[in-house]
Amino acid sequence: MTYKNIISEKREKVGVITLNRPKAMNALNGELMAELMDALFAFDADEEIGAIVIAGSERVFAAGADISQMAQMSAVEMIKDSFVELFDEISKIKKPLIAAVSGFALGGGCELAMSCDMIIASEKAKFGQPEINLGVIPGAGGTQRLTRAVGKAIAMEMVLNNRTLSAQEAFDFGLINHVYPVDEYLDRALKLASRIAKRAPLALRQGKAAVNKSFELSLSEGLEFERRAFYFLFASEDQKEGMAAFSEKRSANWKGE
Ligand code: CO8
Repeated sequence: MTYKNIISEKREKVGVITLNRPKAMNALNGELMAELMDALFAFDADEEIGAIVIAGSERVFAAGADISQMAQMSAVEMIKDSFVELFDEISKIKKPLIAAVSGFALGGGCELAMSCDMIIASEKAKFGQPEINLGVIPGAGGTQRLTRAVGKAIAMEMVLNNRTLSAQEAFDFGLINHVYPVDEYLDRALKLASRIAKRAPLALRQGKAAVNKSFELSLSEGLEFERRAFYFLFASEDQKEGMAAFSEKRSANWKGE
């Protein structure tokens, strides 16, 4: 399918979605969000795809929600318009999701990156929640996912005083996985996705779900969830294949069954 605001392509087992609204710094308007969700769910349902990368350009990942679209909206219109809630849909994606971030990841752009499972950044990446400058606060995870990732002290500075994190700071505070030079970061993100995409599909799915549950459940509930997910995998052919391949000193041939 052809989109207006994103480019969606397959690179072997990796689905790559590139935000492509350069004139508006990849601002996330309703149309772009709808296209993004369509492409994400198409890759999630595609058996040839094992992992998904969301990227922007070297200059900007995304500069947030589209301010011109929101500026005159009333509270009721915001409630009725589902584009902010579309962010919650991202957590329904079952395959590993990697954000490749360079340049600005601000407001909804930072929230989009944080909705992914891993973030690979270029040295030029800048992460921030500048909504305070607009008289509002983050509305798609910027007070919740950010605080869980970097802790209260840094999150408060970012949300209340528009502190922007450099890529190195974001790495030091545990927000992102790796920092690479600008001419390498995308390739590195694609290689990481490609390696992950070749792994056992059911185990990937259970591992992602279990890590995400740790944000929502008590420790005992989380351990129970993990144990059940672990036991469940013993019903899969891939568990038998993986353990046989280890004993026979060969590579496993995953079926996703
Ligand atoms: N929305 C709409 N247009 C934007 C946005 C945006 N968020 N950001 C940049 N643009 C537009 C500019 O208006 C400009 O358009 P034009 O050329 O027609 O004047 C063009 O992109 C280029 O921008 P700049 O000239 O400003 O470029 P600079 O390099 O000087 O600055 C910045 C780049 C620093 C990124 C700057 O553009 C900026 O500060 N942008 C706004 C960042 C911001 O405040 N983001 C938060 C938005 S609110 C939000 O995200 C709330 C999230 C709620 C939930 C998410 C739901 C999707």
